[in-house]
Amino acid sequence: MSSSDANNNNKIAKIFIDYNNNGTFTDDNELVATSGNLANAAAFTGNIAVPNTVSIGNYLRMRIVLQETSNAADVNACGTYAKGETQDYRLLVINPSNDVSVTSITNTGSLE
Ligand SMILES: [Ca+2]
Repeated sequence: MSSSDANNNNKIAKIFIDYNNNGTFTDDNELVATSGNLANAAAFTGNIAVPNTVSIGNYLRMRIVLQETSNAADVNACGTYAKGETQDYRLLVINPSNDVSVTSITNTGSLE
């Protein structure tokens, strides 16, 4: 993720996912990422570990908030700010096609 606003003002991004679909982003573990300072055109890259409590086939709302500030505590999922941008995305929970797991363990007898 990167900002198209290349000015040198301090900016911080947070990513929220409403995992339990209750319309809020304030439940446990729903703040999934917080950037460092993204002054200029700095990029923010990371991985999100989705909890196993989500259901395959469900849609979840993800919100990205990028705000001009140097204090991460200023950035919230809801509220007002002087300068920044908030975008919402709809996530579909799927089973990855390349998911690898053990399906059975068979005793093949002794090897010779
Ligand atoms: Ca929630």
